[in-house]
Amino acid sequence: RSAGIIGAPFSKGQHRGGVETGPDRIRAAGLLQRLQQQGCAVKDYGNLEFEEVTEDEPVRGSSRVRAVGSANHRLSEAVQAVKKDGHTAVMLGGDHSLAIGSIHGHSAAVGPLSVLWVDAHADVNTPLTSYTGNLHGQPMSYLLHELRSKVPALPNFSWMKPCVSARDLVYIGLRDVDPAEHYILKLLGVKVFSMSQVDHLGVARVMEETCDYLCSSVKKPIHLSFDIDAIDPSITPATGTPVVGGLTYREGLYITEHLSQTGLLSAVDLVEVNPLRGRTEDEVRSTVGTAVDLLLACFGRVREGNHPSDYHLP
Ligand code: DIR
Ligand code: MN
Ligand code: MN
Ligand code: MN
Repeated sequence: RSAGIIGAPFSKGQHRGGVETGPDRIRAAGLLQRLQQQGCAVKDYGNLEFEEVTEDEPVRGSSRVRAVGSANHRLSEAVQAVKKDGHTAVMLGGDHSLAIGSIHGHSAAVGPLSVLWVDAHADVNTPLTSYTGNLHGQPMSYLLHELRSKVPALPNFSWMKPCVSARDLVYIGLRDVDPAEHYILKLLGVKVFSMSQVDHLGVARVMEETCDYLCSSVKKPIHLSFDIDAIDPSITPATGTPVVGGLTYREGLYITEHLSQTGLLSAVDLVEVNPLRGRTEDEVRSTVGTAVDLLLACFGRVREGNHPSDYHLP
């Protein structure tokens, strides 16, 4: 398996500066070298450059809609190119509004997808239900076929249309869900493993049920969208909207190890790492280091130990 890395230094889906420095911090922590050391071919496509959008007045209470639309159009094209080159796409964010372009581009290249969304939040507000007006809390509503009539046409979004079915979506880690989001998840019958379910079932059973659910009929390629705030803020504090009571480091690794073993993982987003939100350098290091470890596990690293397939004892 090979990794095609796209940096997306974009922060306008929310209000906190710093998340645009996530991609470079994750690279600086050695992601590429460590992937290569574990036998994974890597191509770094560099960081995307996003257009300045000067006039970007709020649209129905949501902020920076045009900038988010334009950035995601660019990202969608970049992910399509990475998939056409035959790599597993890795999108380093940036904020979670980038899932719009990442998932859209992935689906445009390979067809229908399964989506695993690991997050403290459901990110399924529509522009009309959002309390905050932040687009990083809305990406799933733009992507779901079933919500098409509930999301108004937005400037700089005419390039995209919904491409994910509610049946093909699973959430893990939810613990901060707005009332409208909860209503939507129940209305559409979306498969959700909240933190309560993780506590009740254990992460092994959660992953078994997730894969049974997503792979029951046709084995679609899997898109993993991992918001670092899914992990408990005692481990990954350097993020914009931390919520107590999250996944442990071990549960995070179990999820990514297990997904890697399906052989179906076709694209990964790692988003919301914000180095400026760490209060100490240790907090930043722990957050970035966890992000790297999750990505290594996506590409086959396991905790029992690893060796190259052509290893010879000296
Ligand atoms: C909230 C918070 N539900 C919103 N969402 C966050 O802004 O719509 N997502 N923080 O990651
Ligand atoms: Mn989140
Ligand atoms: Mn286009
Ligand atoms: Mn999120």
